Amino acid sequence: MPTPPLKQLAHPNTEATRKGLPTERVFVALGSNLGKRQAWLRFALAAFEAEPCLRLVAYSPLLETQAVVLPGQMPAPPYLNAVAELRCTFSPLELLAFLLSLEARAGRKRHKRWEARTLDLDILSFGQRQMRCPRLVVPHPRLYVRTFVLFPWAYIAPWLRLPGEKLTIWELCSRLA
Ligand code: A4P
Ligand code: MG
Repeated sequence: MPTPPLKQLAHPNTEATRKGLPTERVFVALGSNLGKRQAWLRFALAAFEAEPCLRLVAYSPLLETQAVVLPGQMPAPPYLNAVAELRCTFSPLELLAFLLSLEARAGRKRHKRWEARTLDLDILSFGQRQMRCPRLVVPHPRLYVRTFVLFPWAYIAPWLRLPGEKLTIWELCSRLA
């Protein structure tokens, strides 16, 4: 599957900057393994660009990855995965609500954990914040063991260090290779 080149947007959506609101550097994982996968990821990226509280700074190539399933679960279709970097004036829970609304607009149905989905949008990290509440855990607890997250992430932020973590994204990724 051909992947589009890494996109760096030169001209930010300046709405948040004009308002003088604090912005956070946020990374979001995108995944799809149902329906028109590439179209769903592009739908999410376009929605990020259109939302005044977000600014899409960069996104990785869209990578095809083998589905990781739960023990005993039937094999699932392959995913397209990517990671996007955003600047964000939402709070973490507001961002989560926004991402869940995009998943709903993509027709995502929830029956079982890790089932095939049109669109999955997870918050990987939110600035230097560390939080653990019933609805949101940041940084995402499973990112450290997932090549389908770390590999695309290393395209756009190889030198990033997560809060409480000594290794960079690139080093975390190399450790899995
Ligand atoms: N939630 C807690 N923390 C977060 C966070 N950091 N970001 C809560 C987003 N949501 C977070 O998510 C369930 C609830 O998790 C949310 O409502 C939110 O309150 P979900 O997307 O409905 O459930 P899920 O995705 O079925 O379960 P889970 O455990 O979140 O799965 P993962 O970790 O997202 O993994 N294989 C490949 N190759 N590529 C993939 O992208 N993804 C999964 C799902 C499995 N295998 C995969 C892939
Ligand atoms: Mg999710």
